[in-house]
Amino acid sequence: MRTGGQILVDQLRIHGVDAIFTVPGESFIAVLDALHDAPEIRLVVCRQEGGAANMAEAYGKLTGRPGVCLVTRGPGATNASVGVHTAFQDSTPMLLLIGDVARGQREREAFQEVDFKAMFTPLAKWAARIDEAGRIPELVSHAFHTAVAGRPGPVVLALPEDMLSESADTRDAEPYKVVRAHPGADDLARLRGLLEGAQRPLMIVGGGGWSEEASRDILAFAVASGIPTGTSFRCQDYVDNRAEIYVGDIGLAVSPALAQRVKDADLLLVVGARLGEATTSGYTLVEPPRPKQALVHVHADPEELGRVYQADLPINSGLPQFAAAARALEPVDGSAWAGWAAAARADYVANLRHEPLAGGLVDLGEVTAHLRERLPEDAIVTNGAGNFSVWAHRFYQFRRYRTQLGPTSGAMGYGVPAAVAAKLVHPERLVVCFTGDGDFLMTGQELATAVQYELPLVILLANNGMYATIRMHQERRYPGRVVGTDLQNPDFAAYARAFGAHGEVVERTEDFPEAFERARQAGRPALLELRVDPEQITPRATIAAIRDAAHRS
Ligand SMILES: Cc1ncc(C[n+]2csc(CCOP(=O)(O)OP(=O)(O)O)c2C)c(N)n1
Ligand SMILES: [Mg+2]
Repeated sequence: MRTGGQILVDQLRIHGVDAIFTVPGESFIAVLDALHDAPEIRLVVCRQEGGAANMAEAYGKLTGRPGVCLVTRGPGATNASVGVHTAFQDSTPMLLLIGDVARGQREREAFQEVDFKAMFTPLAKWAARIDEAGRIPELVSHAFHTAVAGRPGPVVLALPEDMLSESADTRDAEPYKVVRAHPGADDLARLRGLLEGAQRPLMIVGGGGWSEEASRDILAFAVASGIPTGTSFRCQDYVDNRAEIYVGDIGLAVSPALAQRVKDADLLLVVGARLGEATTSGYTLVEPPRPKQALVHVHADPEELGRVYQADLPINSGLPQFAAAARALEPVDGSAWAGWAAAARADYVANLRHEPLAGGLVDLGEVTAHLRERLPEDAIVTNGAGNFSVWAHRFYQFRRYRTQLGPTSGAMGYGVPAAVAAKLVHPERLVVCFTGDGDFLMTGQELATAVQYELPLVILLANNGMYATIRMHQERRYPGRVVGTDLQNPDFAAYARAFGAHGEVVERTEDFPEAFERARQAGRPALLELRVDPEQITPRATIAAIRDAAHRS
């Protein structure tokens, strides 16, 4: 006989869980007690469930295994929901476990009661409740299989507190297995035929369910036939950016030249990416339902194929399975499009150069160029949402799979928790978080978690005194009518120091390299507040220029 809490912890162990991100709650005290006897599972205690859920999501991205987040009912689960949403949009395997009200109290609006199946059904691949301790092995196994099968994503299990403390005699499940489709021989033959007839092919890789090996395989396939290859929004690390076939990222701030190339391509080979709003510039680069470009769409979820876009050749396959098969294909003679590919690469290289800024403040273009030259190729770069991320995305070069952790969901507050998770999973690697004055304060308190677990990550905070992204949209649509976007900020370096972290303010570009070295060598978490020019609202535009253009149009 074991308690529900013990059965649950045994199942997590069987499925290979080695870390749980949590904020404790009295609703799952029996699970915590069982964890007392499971020292091989690292319990990471966070300061807010939004941070814990983002950490679990980032863990899922980094490892390909479901990241586990354990929270309490109403207030805990609502706080954690942001991470579930990101896991859904980013196709990341994740498991949210929620301590729930006792079975006998249900439907009374008991303390912190929420109908979690109803709440999470639109946010998760599957949401369920376990009402019998004896069924924990079955339903936890179901949850792990669902999280990793096909298009990965989040699953949610509610655990009534009395169920967790009741005892049952039940058999354990077996470790979960990953189920993924393979491309058929006819799919691959048709793909090769379409490539042979192409003049201007372009491959776009992205989405979830990749692996380091898949990323190497797809690169080898692209190189063998000289296929120019871009990446979808915030999937820039799926191919080595130094490779001659890499032509840039197709995200919210896509370069105009690359955007035009997506439109001009006669064959789009889209591997793993959904082709969402951020990757298609609001469904304009590739128009639904029938794109002008011939489309080969490879996706792990058969229901995604034909959902928005009608492809000439839809292929249902896991990404590692497709990439290995594509690598094994006999290469196609790419001389017909060699000029097209070289021009795309030249545009990418030109776009890496930044115009040095006038004025004394910190130039994010210089900062990112410095990091591009200095960071080791396995360094992990994280970010949340804000215009500061445009510099990081445009001027950095990713060289290895999963060295970028960014929310394709566009959620603010992701960067710091993701950096905590990255440093836990890869303690030997350098982890750098790009954040803004707005983005940082959403989850900046997880600095306490970084300090508590001795995780020396480096946070680069671009302070422009505003929610610049929203100001940018404001100036475009309603020039000069500034509302709701100015921020009065704390002293961020002092804030970091109050947590026991290293904190410094950097006011001039030339001071950055040495400050970065001090941060990197601090031996504890570090934050550099970079004072940037609010007028330089994107790498391409000033506020005045956006305002003028809006007045003229
Ligand atoms: C959780 C969440 N709330 C609101 C938004 C809308 N939003 C997107 S970017 C942004 C501003 C980010 O500000 P900051 O971190 O200072 O970056 P900046 O744009 O100033 O560089 C806001 C409010 C969002 N994406 N996510
Ligand atoms: Mg800002």
